[in-house]
Amino acid sequence: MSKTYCGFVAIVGRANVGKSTLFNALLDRRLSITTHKPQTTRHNIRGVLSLQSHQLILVDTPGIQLGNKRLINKVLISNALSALQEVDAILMVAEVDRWNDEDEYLLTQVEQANRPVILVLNKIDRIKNKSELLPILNEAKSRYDFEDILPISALHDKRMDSLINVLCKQLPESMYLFPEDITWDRDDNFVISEIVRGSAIKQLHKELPYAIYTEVENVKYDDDLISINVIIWVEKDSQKAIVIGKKGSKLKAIGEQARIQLERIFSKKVMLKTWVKVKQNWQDQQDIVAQFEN
Ligand SMILES: Nc1nc2c(ncn2[C@@H]2O[C@H](COP(=O)(O)OP(=O)(O)OP(=O)(O)O)[C@@H](O)[C@H]2O)c(=O)[nH]1
Ligand SMILES: [Mg+2]
Repeated sequence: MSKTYCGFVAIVGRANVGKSTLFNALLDRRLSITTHKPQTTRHNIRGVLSLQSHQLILVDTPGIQLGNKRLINKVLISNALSALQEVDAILMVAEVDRWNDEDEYLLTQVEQANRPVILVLNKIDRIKNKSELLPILNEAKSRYDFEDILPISALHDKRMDSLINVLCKQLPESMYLFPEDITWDRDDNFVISEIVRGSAIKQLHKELPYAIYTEVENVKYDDDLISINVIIWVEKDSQKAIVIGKKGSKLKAIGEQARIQLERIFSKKVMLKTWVKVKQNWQDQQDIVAQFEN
């Protein structure tokens, strides 16, 4: 029998650098929600890429943000850092044109994990003059003994083959840990709540994304229809009014965008009902925040 290789690679980085975009590009699927707002990802999400002799299990993690003192942020950081202990290699993502204290902090954490680290410098589409790239690469090289450094654009690159090859080289010889037809380890309720949350983040502004979490109240599967009820939780009445919008227009737009995405994912008609409810200060409530722990 020919040899097989299988293992875990964590995708880590500062908030908003493009980890989930890269995760989706590597898996060639939209599994993890991505938005222009920092700290979109809240859970460690595993995606499975089964190739001919390699099975790559990618772990998308919440972005590291320092300076946010709320309890939920502690949980998100701890989720991301815990992933470092459980993987065969680390894929650190940074923005090609910006390296700051948060990247630096994360690199010290990554160093301590003592695993091979591949650095991806993302968003190279922002660099218009390619001669700027060489000094950036040299600077990155001086920061740490990375296994490899790859400048890419997670958003625009059509193929991820070279990065996939680099990652596959890090996998130990092992039998496959997941069936080959599985692409990720989350259930429908998780997908639904994330799609609605993603849609809400995209429709709303400024601080509100952090104030939201979504909860699937009920899903009913019929032959050609899925009926779904989702609660959008916020922290204050004033936020509830914003999410609902004038005459319910915002909430309608959120639901409409989410419904279209869900119909695409499930290949069925979807009836989606959304409610907005208030749970004071949930971001600091232990019992609620606990659900985001891995
Ligand atoms: N220009 C450009 N934008 C990108 C690229 N990759 C990702 N983005 C954008 O960067 C933003 C953040 O992307 P995400 O994938 O959500 O980032 P993330 O690191 O997962 O963010 P968190 O989960 O919040 O930590 C989105 O608006 C993406 O469209 C890229 O290659 N080029
Ligand atoms: Mg993300």
